[in-house]
Amino acid sequence: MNRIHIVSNRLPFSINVDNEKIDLIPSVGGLATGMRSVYKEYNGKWIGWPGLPSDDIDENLSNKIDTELEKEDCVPVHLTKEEVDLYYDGFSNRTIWPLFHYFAQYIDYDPKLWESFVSVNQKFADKAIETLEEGDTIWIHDYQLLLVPEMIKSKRPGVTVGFFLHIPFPSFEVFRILPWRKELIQGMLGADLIGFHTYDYQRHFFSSVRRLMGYEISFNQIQIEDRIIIVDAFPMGIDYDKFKNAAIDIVQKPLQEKSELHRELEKYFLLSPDRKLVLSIDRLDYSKGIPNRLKAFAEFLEKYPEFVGKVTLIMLAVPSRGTVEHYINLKSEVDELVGKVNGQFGNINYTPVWYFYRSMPFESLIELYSSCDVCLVTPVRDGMNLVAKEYVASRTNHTGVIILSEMAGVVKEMGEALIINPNNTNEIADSIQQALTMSLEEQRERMVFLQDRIKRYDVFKWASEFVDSLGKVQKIQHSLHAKRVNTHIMEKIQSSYKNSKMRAIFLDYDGTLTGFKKKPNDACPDKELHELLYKLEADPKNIITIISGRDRESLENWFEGHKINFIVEHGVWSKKFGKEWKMLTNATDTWKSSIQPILESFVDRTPGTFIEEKNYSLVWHFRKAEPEQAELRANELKDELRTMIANHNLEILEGNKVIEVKTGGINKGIAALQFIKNKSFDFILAMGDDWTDEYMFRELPETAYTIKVGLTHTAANYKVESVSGVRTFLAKLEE
Ligand code: GDG
Repeated sequence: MNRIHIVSNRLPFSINVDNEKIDLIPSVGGLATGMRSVYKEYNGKWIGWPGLPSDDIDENLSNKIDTELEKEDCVPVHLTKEEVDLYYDGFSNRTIWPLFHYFAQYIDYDPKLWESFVSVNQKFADKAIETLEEGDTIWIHDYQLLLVPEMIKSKRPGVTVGFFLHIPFPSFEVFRILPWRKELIQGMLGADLIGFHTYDYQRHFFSSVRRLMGYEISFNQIQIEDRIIIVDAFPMGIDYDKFKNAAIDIVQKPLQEKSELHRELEKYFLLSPDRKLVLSIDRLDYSKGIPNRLKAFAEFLEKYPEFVGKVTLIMLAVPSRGTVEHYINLKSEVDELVGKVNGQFGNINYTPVWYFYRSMPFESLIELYSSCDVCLVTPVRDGMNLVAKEYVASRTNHTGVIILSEMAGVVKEMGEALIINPNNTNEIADSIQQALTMSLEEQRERMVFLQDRIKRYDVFKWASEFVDSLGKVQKIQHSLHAKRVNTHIMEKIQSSYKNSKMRAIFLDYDGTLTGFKKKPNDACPDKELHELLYKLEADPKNIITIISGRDRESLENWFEGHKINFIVEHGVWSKKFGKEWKMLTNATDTWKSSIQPILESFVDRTPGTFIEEKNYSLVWHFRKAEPEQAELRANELKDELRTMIANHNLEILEGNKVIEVKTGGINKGIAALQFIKNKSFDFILAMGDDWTDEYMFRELPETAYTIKVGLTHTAANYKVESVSGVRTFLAKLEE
């Protein structure tokens, strides 16, 4: 694979300027650790904001910072104070963050924030575009840059774009609230690979893509014209060994070398076997459920008074987004609650909650992880939650209990935790009691499973799986384009056309000769198509057949005056030019009276759907129905029909937003073969766009030129992109 670049809101360094001396301090967070391994290994650049507003630094200093960053292969995107205020504190943290964490009441809908979000995303994209070369790969991170994938893709279609969202993707009913919901989805769909922490977020995203954009989704792939986008879950891991080794070091350190925090912990708790510690660590964010956690701890002390004086909650709340109103209010609420719990249950020798409103060095974090008997992780919404994984990695003696919210992405990998609903304070209180009284044996049993799993899928594995998937999607994109009719192939087909004496040309109608229309009856051929066919028919060597699922009447009317043959209703009927209609096989329609009522009941229950009746088939159309409901109903219908079709020798065809029930043993392939039987065609061409045409591609002799319209997987030899591609192709044959 070629170079891989990273784009994230922040560069993986913070910058310290002291008297013109510039220090780059590496970030230690999970993202920085995981991505450092990627962009270094693949000779890429890291594009992001250096963290200092550009109006705070003069040009000279700014150039020096750029030079230092360049040495680390970092490309800075400079942002002014106003941009940071509107794009980052504003749209990212006051609009997207609450929306994606289901805090609809906190969303700021100010269009000024949106405008800045668009222009700053463009700034990031422009910097990336300057850095990129054709064939490179780029991996974009998180909600601050949702528009960047499309901004890059539209200018550099040859670049492979990955996007990973670190926060939840909400359900459609929540996402739709946002006035700019379509723009965000469109922005993300510029990526070739989109990653989420869990399958649930992936599912929600698909639902929004379907409902807002109407794109086809099969399994984990979205098809948009000539592109395939893969969407998958990649649960982010941690640098497991770093946490484990740091915890081992701390345990082995002689007392005099231990930190002040550790000495304090020993003095008050660690040397008294009946004193227990419960730990809570997060950024001070309303999504983390901190007030509920404090209320639950108070309820626990109330309900289980035997623990009063013996159990302490150590609560580390790291200051975050302190300029945003809801965070300021949260800080006051938490301060008040801590005071209340300590006032109610504390005494001169006992402080129930040890509260730290600050950030701590990494070593202190490890001290806390390795000293605390229980870790309380109770967010009301959390994309993943790395604290839970870090606690597990730091438990070198394999004991300790984790109490985990079912609303955190990490819960999918931590079935052995005590799982709670973060709004059920009574349940949390009971779980604290259960954790504190759990036998060491049970603790070990649970912890060892958790450790094995979290160790296996660490941050490096996470990053490499994503990179591998980027490689795979690159291959899929290439293979989609591989069979395309290019100049060389066109010349080959033209030459074989010219040198032939008798030609069979099979052309599907909808989606091949003409685009899809909203109603089945307004798809009549346009002037350009008529002229094109007249020209082809005029050559006496050409025997042209329109081969379609449509009924006899429409096609015959539309092509009156043309020297054309027909195979219709997927091969039930055929008509040679100047002759009568002939049934190709003994089809019957007596089954219709049993199937029709079933389809009617589906029409009644699914608004926007209708039945089309053909001579030997019935078609349920659901193009205009609400997509998810229609998909559910389609599955239900297939299920219901399955038992009926065997008795009546019927077949179910699934077309584009249609389900067709037709007499069995008939398809376009069998019909086309019958048509060329006993004739010596020395040039056979078949063109079609949907899977019913695949029968034709498979059945026709190997020497036939079979051409699929669209770039998806096919048995045809070649592909053209669109209806206009078909028309150009046919016109060129006669040139
Ligand atoms: C977002 C998503 C998703 C905390 N206090 C200190 C400190 N930390 C470190 C922890 C941990 C990190 O901060 C917090 O990570 P989380 O995953 O828990 O939460 P968010 O910051 O909200 O992260 C989240 C994550 O992105 C990754 O995709 O899991 O769902 O919201 O690593 O150790 N580190 C130090 N001192 C502290 O006081 N040194």
